[in-house]
Amino acid sequence: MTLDLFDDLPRETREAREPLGPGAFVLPGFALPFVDELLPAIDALQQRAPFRHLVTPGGFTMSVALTNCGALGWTSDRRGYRYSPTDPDTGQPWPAMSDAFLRLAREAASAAGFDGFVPDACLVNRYAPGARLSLHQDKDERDYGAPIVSVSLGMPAIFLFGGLARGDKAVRVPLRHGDVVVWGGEDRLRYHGVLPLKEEPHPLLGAQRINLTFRKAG
Ligand code: MD3
Ligand code: FE
Repeated sequence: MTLDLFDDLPRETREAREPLGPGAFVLPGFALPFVDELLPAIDALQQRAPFRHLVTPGGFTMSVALTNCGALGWTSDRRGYRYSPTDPDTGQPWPAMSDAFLRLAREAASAAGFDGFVPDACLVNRYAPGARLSLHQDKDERDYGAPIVSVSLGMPAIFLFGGLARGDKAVRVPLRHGDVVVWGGEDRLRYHGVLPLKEEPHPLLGAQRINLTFRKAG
């Protein structure tokens, strides 16, 4: 590690001043004022569209469990990855995005310089201890011009932020409860992933991490 002039500043100040890339910004704690609204909304969502472990086209079952809200939801099976207006498990439309979800996504995007962000898809990932997400790109959205807004809740995780080629060196970014990351512009197609989650139970969420990713998919 190099000596960093910002090392003595509070974490918020330090990270706000160190963007991950030209279009990628960590907003430490940005979601904290929204948590009281987010948690009941996630609870209502999972009752109508339960978390499930999807199978990849290669035949692997994902360790992360997923559900969706909004006009489009991301799913995977042996036939491929895609966005769908309905939940394949129920045949019903995905539940609508709650107002708090939409406000948080819009305000976070705006704080990172992306005004007017209106997501039509929110993937909700749930990690139990040991769950991980291997390096991948998010390429199933129609328009790469819109950013992706990611909200971390519950147990901390180490996020891997790679380059435009799978083999590029990845930096490790610790993400905690309430942190928001906005990825857009030239960083939108970077490879990324999440290291296997350590068990460090969170006071509100227990032994799990929930990640919301807001996208403009259609
Ligand atoms: C960087 N989820 O659902 S969100 C995913 O924590 C996903 O559950 C992770 O990757 C999670 O696809 C990380 C952060 C994220 C999302 C999209 C990106 C980071 C990104 C697109 C480009 C670069
Ligand atoms: Fe991703």
